[in-house]
Amino acid sequence: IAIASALKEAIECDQLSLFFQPQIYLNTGKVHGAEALLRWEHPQLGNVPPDLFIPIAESSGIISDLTEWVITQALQYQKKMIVLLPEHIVSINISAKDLLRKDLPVLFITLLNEHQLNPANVMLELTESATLFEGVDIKNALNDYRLIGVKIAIDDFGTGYSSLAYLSKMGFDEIKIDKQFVMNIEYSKNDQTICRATCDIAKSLGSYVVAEGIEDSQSMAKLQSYGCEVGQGYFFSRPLPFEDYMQWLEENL
Ligand code: G
Ligand code: G
Ligand code: MN
Ligand code: NA
Repeated sequence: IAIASALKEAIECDQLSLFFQPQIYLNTGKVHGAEALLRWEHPQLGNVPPDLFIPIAESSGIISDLTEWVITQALQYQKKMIVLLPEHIVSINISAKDLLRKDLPVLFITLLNEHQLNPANVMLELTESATLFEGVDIKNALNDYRLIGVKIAIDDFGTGYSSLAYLSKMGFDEIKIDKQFVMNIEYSKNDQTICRATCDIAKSLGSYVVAEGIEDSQSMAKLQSYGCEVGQGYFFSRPLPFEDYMQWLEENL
């Protein structure tokens, strides 16, 4: 099956859904918000993981339709989530390629107005990728979003291309430590060092840190001791379908 054309069909035929994974303030245990994670249930292929289809969507150009779908859905859901938690932050994954589009900020403005949402409670997660570093255009693109008031996170920090100079120049609101540094933090001195240093750097630059891939309380305690503000991972919850997430939220307010 040609994934690119199947993806086009997926958008039209309702095969996509957004799951939500909670993000928790480590000091208080209160809910910070949730990351929206795309899921694709294909009638023959079954569940196709985003790690597989996002790169294909990017290289085939389908990503622009996909991203519009994700943003539209995520903001509709956010309107319902803030009923339970007014300060709820929804995080949306954005491809570096999407950042170069001039029409996406307009879509954000339209949807934020339509749903009467606070832009400061919307976080865009950018993955470190080559495209992010190809030009100064990215900084201009980020400024468009800053003017709207939407927040920006660097995702999977430490695995990609970003230099410390880049981090300083871009002024990210949030830094997400990649799960590869978190999953063995209990046993790996190197991972402990990397996580602690990332927290220190983030603090100096005025960003806050979200650690992903927290699977047990010991890892959580370590990150908390480094000053990491927010955690995400199976220890708190797996990514959940929207209705299940709403129920989880209600029970964990
Ligand atoms: O949770 P999960 O294994 O499904 O996510 C795998 C990867 O797919 C993550 O790195 C995430 O950044 C990416 N991803 C998930 N949802 C989206 C999305 O809506 N848009 C983009 N561009 N990437 C996504
Ligand atoms: O956007 P990003 O690539 O960071 O997406 C996070 C990915 O990590 C998703 O695929 C999500 O399902 C996965 N994930 C979230 N929490 C955990 C966890 O505690 N352990 C592991 N192994 N994966 C996780
Ligand atoms: Mn992400
Ligand atoms: Na990530």
